[in-house]
Amino acid sequence: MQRILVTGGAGFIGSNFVHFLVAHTDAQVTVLDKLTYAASRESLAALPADRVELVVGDIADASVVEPLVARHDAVVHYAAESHNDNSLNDPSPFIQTNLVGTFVLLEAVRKAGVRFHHISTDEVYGDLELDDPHRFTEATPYTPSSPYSASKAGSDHLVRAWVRSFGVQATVSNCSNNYGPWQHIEKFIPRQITNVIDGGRPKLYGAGLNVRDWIHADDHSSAVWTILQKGRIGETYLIGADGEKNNLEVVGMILEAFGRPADDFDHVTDRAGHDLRYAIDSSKLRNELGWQPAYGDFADGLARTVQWYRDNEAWWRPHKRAVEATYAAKGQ
Ligand code: NAD
Ligand code: TDX
Repeated sequence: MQRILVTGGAGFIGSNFVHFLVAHTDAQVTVLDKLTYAASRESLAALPADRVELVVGDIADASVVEPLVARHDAVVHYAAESHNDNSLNDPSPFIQTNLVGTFVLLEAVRKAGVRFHHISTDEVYGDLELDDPHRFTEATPYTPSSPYSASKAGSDHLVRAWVRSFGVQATVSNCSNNYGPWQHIEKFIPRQITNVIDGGRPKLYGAGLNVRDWIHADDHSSAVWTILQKGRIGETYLIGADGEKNNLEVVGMILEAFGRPADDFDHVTDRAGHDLRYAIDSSKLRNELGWQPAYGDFADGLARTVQWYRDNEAWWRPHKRAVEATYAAKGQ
């Protein structure tokens, strides 16, 4: 796998994977990214120009995608509209990019005979009760709740159908909530860190008891590379690092990092259809492919992430006011 095309490689997790490829492999990398509001050229700026090329384009545009795919050995597909709250405000781009875009890519890899890896989310499995002893596995039925998670679920089904009907050489991974540097400040952890840096208070949806299963983006990247190298075609692998925490706990840890009192936050209007709990059982990936996360300690990974946002204010500052205005309009 010498030439790898990474869709959405200017986004939070895709850019992390591009850094991983440059550091740990000798692959030539092409990023295909539309550079939406969520993208960041800066996240790729430190990479060597002779290893990484950025092509600005839309994954739903076959005239861009087909010739590009044909000159690569593998496609790793991260590009998506990724934020649940945005999908509640306007689902339309989620259908276009996540469903139509994935369809266009699948047709291109089918014609060119190129290996495909599809990046998806644990949200396709709906949610769990807080006291449910089970976690999500590859056998859990799909019950997505939001327009975002429904569009990702649909894209997963397309990939499996293209494997079975057309023999496309594809794998799928469904990962839990990522955190780390370069995450857009619309998302929970960076929103709260930057609120506190600004002297404001974290904003917790509802009671704050919803549980997310946190994994550092570096661990997501190493898992995807493991699947690309060793995964069996047609298989799905769940990616998670046993990082369950409720939102109240995470806000408490962020406040502590700034020496602020544990109750120095606001409860705000809950998200419509808000999933209660996600939890991943990643035994298949660990036992069959031998993957292990490197970040064993969420507190340590979070502390480093807090420091990164403190050190990189120039990156997020231009977006803060508009992001907060959108939330404020919904009482969040
Ligand atoms: P992000 O929003 O930070 O980045 C998405 C990237 O895709 C951006 O660079 C954007 O410009 C690009 N993009 C959007 N529409 C495009 C289009 N039509 N054509 C080309 N490029 C386009 O998202 P992220 O958080 O990095 O998520 C990346 C992938 O990982 C998504 O598929 C998401 O569903 C999945 N995922 C995310 C998480 C998480 O916690 N963030 C967890 C599991 C899975
Ligand atoms: O201000 C907030 N306050 C709050 O309490 C925000 C923005 C969120 N929340 C809550 C909602 C969730 O319970 O925090 C939790 C995490 O929220 P998000 O960061 O929006 O993530 P989530 O909806 O869980 O989805 C994320 O993980 C799965 C990614 O955005 C998806 O792309 C991925 O598929």
